[in-house]
Amino acid sequence: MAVAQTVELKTWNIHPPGYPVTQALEFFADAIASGTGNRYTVKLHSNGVLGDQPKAVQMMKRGEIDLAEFSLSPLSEAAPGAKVLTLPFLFRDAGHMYRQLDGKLGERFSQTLRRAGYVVLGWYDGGARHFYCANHRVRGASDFSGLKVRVQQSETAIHMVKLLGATPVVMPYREVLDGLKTGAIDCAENNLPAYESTGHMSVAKFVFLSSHTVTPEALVMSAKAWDALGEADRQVFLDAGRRSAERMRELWKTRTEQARQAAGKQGTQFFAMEDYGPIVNRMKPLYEGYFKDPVTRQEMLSILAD
Ligand code: GTR
Repeated sequence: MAVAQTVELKTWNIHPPGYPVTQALEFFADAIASGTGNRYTVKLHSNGVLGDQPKAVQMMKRGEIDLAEFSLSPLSEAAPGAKVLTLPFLFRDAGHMYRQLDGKLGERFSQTLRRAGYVVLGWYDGGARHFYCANHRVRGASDFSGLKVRVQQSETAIHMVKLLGATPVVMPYREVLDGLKTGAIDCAENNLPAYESTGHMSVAKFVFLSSHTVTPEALVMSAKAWDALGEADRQVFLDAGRRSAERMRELWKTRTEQARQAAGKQGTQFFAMEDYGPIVNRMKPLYEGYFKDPVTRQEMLSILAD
Protein backbone atom coordinates (compact mmCIF):
# COMPACT_ATOMS: atom_id res chain seq x y z
CA MET A 1 0.00 0.00 0.00
CA ALA A 2 1.34 3.45 -0.90
CA VAL A 3 2.09 5.63 2.12
CA ALA A 4 0.77 9.18 1.76
CA GLN A 5 3.52 11.77 1.84
CA THR A 6 3.47 14.42 4.53
CA VAL A 7 3.87 17.99 3.37
CA GLU A 8 5.57 20.18 5.97
CA LEU A 9 4.41 23.80 5.90
CA LYS A 10 7.03 26.32 7.02
CA THR A 11 5.30 28.76 9.34
CA TRP A 12 6.63 32.14 10.43
CA ASN A 13 5.67 33.67 13.78
CA ILE A 14 7.32 36.58 15.54
CA HIS A 15 5.99 35.85 19.02
CA PRO A 16 7.29 33.60 21.82
CA PRO A 17 5.73 30.40 23.15
CA GLY A 18 2.67 31.03 25.32
CA TYR A 19 1.69 34.23 23.47
CA PRO A 20 -1.94 34.24 22.20
CA VAL A 21 -0.80 34.23 18.56
CA THR A 22 1.51 31.26 19.18
CA GLN A 23 -1.19 29.35 21.04
CA ALA A 24 -3.69 29.98 18.25
CA LEU A 25 -1.15 28.78 15.67
CA GLU A 26 -0.65 25.60 17.70
CA PHE A 27 -4.41 25.10 17.70
CA PHE A 28 -4.39 25.66 13.92
CA ALA A 29 -1.56 23.12 13.52
CA ASP A 30 -3.55 20.48 15.43
CA ALA A 31 -6.66 21.17 13.36
CA ILE A 32 -4.67 20.79 10.12
CA ALA A 33 -3.04 17.56 11.28
CA SER A 34 -6.36 15.99 12.24
CA GLY A 35 -8.35 17.50 9.35
CA THR A 36 -5.94 16.18 6.71
CA GLY A 37 -5.07 12.92 8.46
CA ASN A 38 -1.47 14.16 8.90
CA ARG A 39 -0.94 14.70 5.17
CA TYR A 40 -0.04 18.29 6.11
CA THR A 41 1.91 19.41 9.15
CA VAL A 42 2.33 22.99 10.25
CA LYS A 43 5.93 23.51 11.35
CA LEU A 44 6.02 26.55 13.59
CA HIS A 45 9.14 28.80 13.67
CA SER A 46 8.44 31.24 16.49
CA ASN A 47 10.34 34.26 17.89
CA GLY A 48 10.99 35.60 14.40
CA VAL A 49 13.90 33.20 13.87
CA LEU A 50 13.23 33.10 10.11
CA GLY A 51 13.80 36.87 9.81
CA ASP A 52 12.03 40.09 10.68
CA GLN A 53 8.53 40.82 9.46
CA PRO A 54 9.15 42.96 6.33
CA LYS A 55 11.60 40.28 5.17
CA ALA A 56 9.15 37.47 5.93
CA VAL A 57 6.41 39.26 3.95
CA GLN A 58 8.71 39.18 0.92
CA MET A 59 9.74 35.58 1.58
CA MET A 60 6.11 34.54 1.55
CA LYS A 61 5.52 36.37 -1.71
CA ARG A 62 8.32 34.31 -3.24
CA GLY A 63 6.81 31.14 -1.74
CA GLU A 64 9.77 30.56 0.61
CA ILE A 65 7.49 30.34 3.62
CA ASP A 66 4.04 28.80 3.49
CA LEU A 67 2.16 30.26 6.43
CA ALA A 68 2.57 33.29 8.69
CA GLU A 69 0.77 35.49 11.15
CA PHE A 70 1.42 39.07 10.06
CA SER A 71 0.42 42.48 11.28
CA LEU A 72 -1.46 44.32 8.54
CA SER A 73 0.94 47.26 8.83
CA PRO A 74 3.97 45.52 7.27
CA LEU A 75 1.79 43.14 5.23
CA SER A 76 -0.07 45.93 3.48
CA GLU A 77 3.23 47.36 2.24
CA ALA A 78 3.02 44.44 -0.21
CA ALA A 79 -0.71 44.98 -0.86
CA PRO A 80 -1.26 48.75 -0.92
CA GLY A 81 -5.03 48.39 -1.36
CA ALA A 82 -5.19 47.11 2.24
CA LYS A 83 -3.25 50.02 3.78
CA VAL A 84 -6.43 51.83 4.65
CA LEU A 85 -6.90 49.27 7.45
CA THR A 86 -3.80 50.63 9.17
CA LEU A 87 -4.93 54.25 9.38
CA PRO A 88 -4.96 55.75 12.87
CA PHE A 89 -8.26 56.26 14.67
CA LEU A 90 -10.24 54.33 12.06
CA PHE A 91 -11.47 51.41 14.15
CA ARG A 92 -12.57 52.34 17.65
CA ASP A 93 -12.14 48.92 19.21
CA ALA A 94 -11.92 45.22 18.44
CA GLY A 95 -15.73 44.81 18.25
CA HIS A 96 -15.95 47.52 15.59
CA MET A 97 -13.08 45.96 13.65
CA TYR A 98 -14.53 42.42 13.65
CA ARG A 99 -17.96 43.61 12.57
CA GLN A 100 -16.29 44.88 9.43
CA LEU A 101 -13.71 42.15 8.90
CA ASP A 102 -16.10 39.28 9.48
CA GLY A 103 -18.43 40.82 6.91
CA LYS A 104 -18.27 42.11 3.33
CA LEU A 105 -15.34 44.41 3.90
CA GLY A 106 -13.21 41.57 5.22
CA GLU A 107 -14.07 39.64 2.07
CA ARG A 108 -12.96 42.61 -0.05
CA PHE A 109 -9.65 42.96 1.77
CA SER A 110 -9.09 39.20 1.55
CA GLN A 111 -9.39 39.52 -2.21
CA THR A 112 -6.97 42.46 -2.27
CA LEU A 113 -4.44 40.41 -0.32
CA ARG A 114 -5.13 37.35 -2.50
CA ARG A 115 -4.24 39.34 -5.62
CA ALA A 116 -0.94 40.28 -3.95
CA GLY A 117 -0.13 36.61 -3.23
CA TYR A 118 -1.46 36.18 0.32
CA VAL A 119 -4.48 34.02 1.18
CA VAL A 120 -6.22 35.08 4.40
CA LEU A 121 -7.24 32.13 6.59
CA GLY A 122 -8.22 34.13 9.66
CA TRP A 123 -8.33 37.67 11.00
CA TYR A 124 -6.48 37.88 14.30
CA ASP A 125 -6.58 40.68 16.87
CA GLY A 126 -3.78 43.24 16.55
CA GLY A 127 -4.94 44.96 19.73
CA ALA A 128 -5.14 48.65 20.43
CA ARG A 129 -1.70 50.20 20.08
CA HIS A 130 -0.45 52.87 22.47
CA PHE A 131 2.69 55.03 22.64
CA TYR A 132 5.19 54.41 25.43
CA CYS A 133 8.39 56.20 26.32
CA ALA A 134 11.43 55.70 28.51
CA ASN A 135 11.95 59.16 29.96
CA HIS A 136 9.13 61.26 28.65
CA ARG A 137 5.63 61.64 29.97
CA VAL A 138 3.73 61.89 26.72
CA ARG A 139 0.11 62.70 27.45
CA GLY A 140 -1.15 64.47 24.35
CA ALA A 141 -0.46 65.65 20.81
CA SER A 142 1.86 68.47 21.84
CA ASP A 143 4.27 66.25 23.82
CA PHE A 144 5.83 64.38 20.89
CA SER A 145 7.93 67.18 19.51
CA GLY A 146 11.53 66.10 18.88
CA LEU A 147 11.13 62.55 20.18
CA LYS A 148 12.45 59.53 18.30
CA VAL A 149 9.64 57.03 18.02
CA ARG A 150 10.13 53.48 16.76
CA VAL A 151 7.62 52.40 14.14
CA GLN A 152 7.08 49.34 12.01
CA GLN A 153 7.96 49.38 8.32
CA SER A 154 4.65 50.97 7.40
CA GLU A 155 3.92 54.09 5.39
CA THR A 156 0.95 55.10 7.53
CA ALA A 157 2.86 54.65 10.82
CA ILE A 158 5.78 56.72 9.54
CA HIS A 159 3.47 59.49 8.34
CA MET A 160 1.47 59.46 11.59
CA VAL A 161 4.59 59.96 13.72
CA LYS A 162 5.83 62.78 11.50
CA LEU A 163 2.48 64.53 11.84
CA LEU A 164 2.92 64.39 15.61
CA GLY A 165 6.16 66.33 15.24
CA ALA A 166 8.33 63.36 16.21
CA THR A 167 10.98 61.48 14.22
CA PRO A 168 9.95 58.00 13.08
CA VAL A 169 12.65 55.35 13.42
CA VAL A 170 11.95 52.12 11.52
CA MET A 171 13.42 49.27 13.51
CA PRO A 172 12.83 45.49 13.64
CA TYR A 173 10.63 44.35 16.51
CA ARG A 174 13.36 42.37 18.20
CA GLU A 175 15.70 45.39 18.39
CA VAL A 176 13.26 47.73 20.10
CA LEU A 177 14.20 46.75 23.66
CA ASP A 178 17.86 47.61 23.06
CA GLY A 179 16.83 50.75 21.24
CA LEU A 180 14.93 51.92 24.31
CA LYS A 181 17.80 50.98 26.62
CA THR A 182 20.52 52.75 24.63
CA GLY A 183 18.42 55.81 23.84
CA ALA A 184 18.51 55.14 20.09
CA ILE A 185 14.77 55.70 20.43
CA ASP A 186 12.79 57.54 23.11
CA CYS A 187 9.47 55.81 22.52
CA ALA A 188 7.78 52.95 20.74
CA GLU A 189 4.16 52.01 20.18
CA ASN A 190 2.46 48.68 20.56
CA ASN A 191 -0.36 46.81 22.25
CA LEU A 192 -0.11 45.85 25.91
CA PRO A 193 0.65 42.12 25.44
CA ALA A 194 3.61 43.05 23.18
CA TYR A 195 4.72 45.76 25.62
CA GLU A 196 4.81 43.15 28.35
CA SER A 197 6.13 40.07 26.51
CA THR A 198 9.08 41.92 24.93
CA GLY A 199 10.17 43.46 28.23
CA HIS A 200 9.67 46.98 26.86
CA MET A 201 7.72 47.63 30.04
CA SER A 202 10.91 47.31 32.09
CA VAL A 203 12.42 50.37 30.35
CA ALA A 204 9.57 52.46 28.96
CA LYS A 205 7.55 53.19 32.07
CA PHE A 206 5.24 55.86 30.68
CA VAL A 207 2.32 54.61 28.62
CA PHE A 208 0.02 57.02 26.85
CA LEU A 209 -3.23 55.11 26.27
CA SER A 210 -3.75 56.55 22.81
CA SER A 211 -5.31 53.49 21.10
CA HIS A 212 -4.11 55.25 17.97
CA THR A 213 -4.40 52.14 15.86
CA VAL A 214 -6.70 49.18 16.18
CA THR A 215 -5.40 47.17 13.27
CA PRO A 216 -5.97 43.53 12.39
CA GLU A 217 -3.39 40.84 12.04
CA ALA A 218 -3.91 37.93 9.68
CA LEU A 219 -3.06 34.29 9.41
CA VAL A 220 -2.05 34.01 5.77
CA MET A 221 -0.91 31.30 3.40
CA SER A 222 1.28 31.84 0.36
CA ALA A 223 -0.55 31.67 -2.96
CA LYS A 224 1.93 28.99 -4.01
CA ALA A 225 1.04 26.67 -1.10
CA TRP A 226 -2.68 27.42 -1.50
CA ASP A 227 -2.66 26.67 -5.21
CA ALA A 228 -1.15 23.26 -4.45
CA LEU A 229 -4.11 22.30 -2.20
CA GLY A 230 -7.08 20.29 -3.43
CA GLU A 231 -10.57 21.70 -2.94
CA ALA A 232 -11.43 19.59 0.13
CA ASP A 233 -8.14 20.50 1.83
CA ARG A 234 -8.77 24.17 1.15
CA GLN A 235 -11.96 23.91 3.17
CA VAL A 236 -10.02 22.28 6.01
CA PHE A 237 -7.51 25.16 6.00
CA LEU A 238 -10.19 27.85 5.87
CA ASP A 239 -12.16 26.23 8.66
CA ALA A 240 -9.06 25.73 10.85
CA GLY A 241 -8.02 29.33 10.20
CA ARG A 242 -11.39 30.73 11.18
CA ARG A 243 -11.55 28.63 14.33
CA SER A 244 -7.98 29.53 15.29
CA ALA A 245 -8.90 33.22 14.94
CA GLU A 246 -11.86 32.75 17.28
CA ARG A 247 -9.55 31.10 19.77
CA MET A 248 -6.96 33.85 19.41
CA ARG A 249 -9.46 36.63 20.03
CA GLU A 250 -10.56 35.01 23.29
CA LEU A 251 -7.00 34.45 24.50
CA TRP A 252 -6.17 38.00 23.54
CA LYS A 253 -8.70 39.60 25.87
CA THR A 254 -7.35 37.73 28.88
CA ARG A 255 -3.75 38.39 27.97
CA THR A 256 -4.35 42.12 27.52
CA GLU A 257 -5.77 42.36 31.02
CA GLN A 258 -2.90 40.30 32.45
CA ALA A 259 -0.35 42.51 30.70
CA ARG A 260 -1.96 45.65 32.07
CA GLN A 261 -1.78 44.28 35.59
CA ALA A 262 1.79 43.02 35.25
CA ALA A 263 2.91 46.42 33.94
CA GLY A 264 1.12 48.24 36.73
CA LYS A 265 2.88 46.06 39.31
CA GLN A 266 6.23 46.80 37.70
CA GLY A 267 5.68 50.52 38.06
CA THR A 268 4.26 51.56 34.70
CA GLN A 269 2.37 54.83 34.76
CA PHE A 270 -0.64 54.91 32.46
CA PHE A 271 -1.93 58.20 31.09
CA ALA A 272 -5.44 58.24 29.69
CA MET A 273 -6.27 60.03 26.45
CA GLU A 274 -8.14 63.08 27.67
CA ASP A 275 -9.05 64.66 24.37
CA TYR A 276 -8.93 62.94 20.98
CA GLY A 277 -9.56 66.20 19.09
CA PRO A 278 -6.02 67.65 18.83
CA ILE A 279 -4.36 64.36 17.91
CA VAL A 280 -6.97 63.33 15.35
CA ASN A 281 -6.81 66.82 13.81
CA ARG A 282 -3.13 66.39 13.18
CA MET A 283 -3.86 63.30 11.09
CA LYS A 284 -5.83 65.25 8.47
CA PRO A 285 -3.09 65.25 5.80
CA LEU A 286 -2.82 61.48 6.17
CA TYR A 287 -6.58 60.97 5.74
CA GLU A 288 -6.73 63.41 2.83
CA GLY A 289 -4.26 61.31 0.86
CA TYR A 290 -6.52 58.25 1.21
CA PHE A 291 -9.71 60.18 0.62
CA LYS A 292 -8.62 61.08 -2.90
CA ASP A 293 -9.32 57.58 -4.17
CA PRO A 294 -13.10 57.04 -4.44
CA VAL A 295 -13.00 53.32 -3.54
CA THR A 296 -10.84 53.90 -0.46
CA ARG A 297 -12.99 56.85 0.50
CA GLN A 298 -16.07 54.66 0.41
CA GLU A 299 -14.33 52.01 2.54
CA MET A 300 -13.29 54.62 5.11
CA LEU A 301 -16.74 56.15 5.26
CA SER A 302 -18.50 52.83 5.74
CA ILE A 303 -16.09 51.92 8.54
CA LEU A 304 -16.48 55.28 10.26
CA ALA A 305 -20.27 55.25 9.92
CA ASP A 306 -20.55 51.85 11.60
C1 GTR B 1 3.16 43.28 17.43
C2 GTR B 1 2.65 42.45 16.30
C3 GTR B 1 3.82 41.95 15.48
C4 GTR B 1 4.69 43.10 15.04
C5 GTR B 1 5.06 43.97 16.22
C6 GTR B 1 5.89 45.19 15.80
O1 GTR B 1 2.07 43.77 18.17
O2 GTR B 1 1.92 41.34 16.77
O3 GTR B 1 3.34 41.25 14.35
O4 GTR B 1 4.01 43.85 14.08
O5 GTR B 1 3.92 44.37 16.92
O6 GTR B 1 5.60 46.28 16.28
O7 GTR B 1 6.82 45.03 15.01
